[in-house]
Amino acid sequence: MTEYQMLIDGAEVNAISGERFETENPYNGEVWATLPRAGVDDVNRAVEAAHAAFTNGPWRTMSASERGRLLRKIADLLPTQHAKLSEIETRDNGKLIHDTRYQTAYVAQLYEYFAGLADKIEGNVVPIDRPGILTYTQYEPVGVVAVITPWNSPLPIAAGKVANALAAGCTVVIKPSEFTSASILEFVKLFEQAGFPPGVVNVVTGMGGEIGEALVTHPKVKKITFTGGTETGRHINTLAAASLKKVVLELGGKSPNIVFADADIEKAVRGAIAGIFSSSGQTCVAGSRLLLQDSIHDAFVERLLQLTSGLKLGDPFDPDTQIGPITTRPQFERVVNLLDVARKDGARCVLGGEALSGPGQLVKPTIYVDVQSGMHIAQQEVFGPVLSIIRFKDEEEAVRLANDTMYGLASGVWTSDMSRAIRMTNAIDAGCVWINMYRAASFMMPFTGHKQSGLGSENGQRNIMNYLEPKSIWINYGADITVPFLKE
Ligand code: TXE
Repeated sequence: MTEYQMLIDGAEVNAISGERFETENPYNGEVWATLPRAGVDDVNRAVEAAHAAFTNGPWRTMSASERGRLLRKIADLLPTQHAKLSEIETRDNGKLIHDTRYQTAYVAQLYEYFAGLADKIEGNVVPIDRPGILTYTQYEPVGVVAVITPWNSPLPIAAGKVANALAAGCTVVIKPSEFTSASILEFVKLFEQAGFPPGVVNVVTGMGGEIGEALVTHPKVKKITFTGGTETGRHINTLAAASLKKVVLELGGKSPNIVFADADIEKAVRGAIAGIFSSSGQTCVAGSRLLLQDSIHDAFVERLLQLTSGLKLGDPFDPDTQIGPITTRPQFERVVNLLDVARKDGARCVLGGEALSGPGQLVKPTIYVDVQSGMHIAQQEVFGPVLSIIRFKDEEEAVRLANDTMYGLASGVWTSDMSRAIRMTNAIDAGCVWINMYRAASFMMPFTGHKQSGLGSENGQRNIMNYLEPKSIWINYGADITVPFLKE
């Protein structure tokens, strides 16, 4: 049994109360580690440490290049922990081992990218029309950033937020999901090895409702960056509004993957499979609504079934496994319940439709056909390996169906007609459109949710501005001070 500690002010600590909670392997239900169950006092301690590191520590006076060098050290050190971190993530989250190896390597590349941005934060001289006055802007870090992350891809999601905030010169308090906190606690040990000043990076572990709210409402937290469910995101936004905190929210999705009759069908079938069944459907960008044009519908479904009916469910450490477990017990129950709802709503199931009996939180890859856009299964984010197939007759109907959801995170379009592809990129109301591909991501590309899928954006070069505030400087080097109403 591994016993983890939190990181506060450069020290590995337990909760002040001494309380701990357990974390399970979702495949075999084994409790394999315990973690500190932080309370409000621990949150206060972490935020005070982050605030002190921001206001008077060496971090504040460090040059931007030095900050970048420290971030690059994280990228350099990460390979030494690559195998360990990937294994922890697979044990705690249930993601396939080849996925967690890929994601851990991605985190190193991400740190390298943001390291390079640290010394490229520039203000500008503004030529206002007043002789004798020099006017310019400088950009300053906002302060302490609260980083609240979900359980589905713990390391990469936290990395995108933390690396960006640190490159800008902020300090952070991370609150990972209570279901998957272990990899973050292991990962942040690298900050000490790299030589980051104490308090720049802090982690508190515990329950969302208990410590998440204390973090969000803490007066010394200036910005919140959150990934998780839409309901929690809305709640956090309401709490944050009371003290005018800046908020970035990456929320849920119900993304359409649209295949026109003129598409390369073999590629599109593979794109549909990767879109919904990777990580057992537990990705915010999952292509959970497959829109098929009438004339190819039957052949497409037949090929899809050929390739998916033999998918192997099981142990995520086994290299032959293709579908791993659902990460959390509540999520597993939610997925099973939504399968029930789909059945009652009359969705026609052609694959799966149930959990695998026995332990392991495994849900069979599931495909529904003849789904109507108004059905629950076509509107609610399932966050599991469940695909709803909806037919369309022409481009106009495809656009209408694609946008017929409260979400707007991602989308895919498969067509060989480039004019149509461009029309579709303009017509779909989502933060991302993939043409003839699905589910690609890069820290160099902005990631944004439209409608109820989010607020603000992450990743990409310009995103660093989200962690900075402009300051306008006015310097009089020769202008008279005139006071029009003063009679001398
Ligand atoms: O997420 P929550 P849950 C979707 C998915 C899933 C649903 C709920 O559909 O079924 O959201 O998942 C912290 N104040 N996604 O319940 O609750 C919590 O501790 C502050 C989509 O696991 O949103 C965790 O660290 N923080 C998603 C984080 O918020 C609070 C990924 C996310 O938890 C809090 C995961 C509070 N009151 C689920 N309550 C995506 N977009 O990728 C909870 N938290």
